[in-house]
Amino acid sequence: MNESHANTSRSITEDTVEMSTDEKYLFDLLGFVVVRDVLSKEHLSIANAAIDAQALTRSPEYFHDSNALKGENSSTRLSANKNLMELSSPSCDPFREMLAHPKTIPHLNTILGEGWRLDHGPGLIAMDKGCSGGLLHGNFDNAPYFYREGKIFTGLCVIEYLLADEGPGDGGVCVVPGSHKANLTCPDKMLKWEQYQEYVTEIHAKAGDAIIFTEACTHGTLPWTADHQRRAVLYKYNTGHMSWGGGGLHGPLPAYWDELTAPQQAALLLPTHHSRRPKPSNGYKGLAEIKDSV
Ligand SMILES: O=C(O)CCC(=O)C(=O)O
Repeated sequence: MNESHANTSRSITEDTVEMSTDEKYLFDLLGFVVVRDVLSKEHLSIANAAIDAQALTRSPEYFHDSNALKGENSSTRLSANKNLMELSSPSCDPFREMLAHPKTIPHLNTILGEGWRLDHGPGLIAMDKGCSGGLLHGNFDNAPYFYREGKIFTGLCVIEYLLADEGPGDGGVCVVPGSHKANLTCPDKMLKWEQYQEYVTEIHAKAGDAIIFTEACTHGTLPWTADHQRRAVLYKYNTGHMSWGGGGLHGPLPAYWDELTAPQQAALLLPTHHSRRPKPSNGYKGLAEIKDSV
């Protein structure tokens, strides 16, 4: 792959660099793919040092009333309290590279098509030994999955860069392979990991690897049991075709920018997003519905 030609979040070259045929097969079959050795040793070490230097904040619990996903102690997930791409250099460097990494751009080109963009992130998930997992979920209205005329079509997709190994029995990210094509609702007991555990697969990968999955694939977090701290940084992407024309702003902010009202600026700047996403103005309504339904 010619890495200088790989950056095609817009169509800027004639050659769209795509992921390999084998990876495409695996992603279509399973709903996820692991890309090995994405981060350089240097960036891995800078990224971990940047996290070490942070006072991490506790995240809400995501296991709800699942007995199986409850960890051995009361430690909760930790996350960064700053946008990792906004740290001072060199701490920000690995996190900025991950945003459009030459080694995973081909995957986004294939899975989402050129014009893909960040939907949200980067989000850190750090878990200490004994930390609880999170309910399985997937197949929601922002992440359909289908294959037509030689192309993958899906919505929200995750690139999860591992800053620490996730090995057999450690817990961490898990999936129900193939569930991105499921037609029926996943049983509640399976979402809670209380039944059918044999169909839920832990993904094993090393620090520096990238795990890529579509949110259509049922996935979640198993309680963390390893002695070392789990560290994963998640970037979530979506398709560009939610907008036909590419938006009203091209290039730098226009000279009249400061003369615009906040709603006018938002009309130019806001990314396409789900209007009913759980948020303060609707009392996090969707979250309550999700919680009540499992
Ligand atoms: O990495 C994990 O623990 C799972 C993350 C997750 O559930 C998500 O991104 O929706």
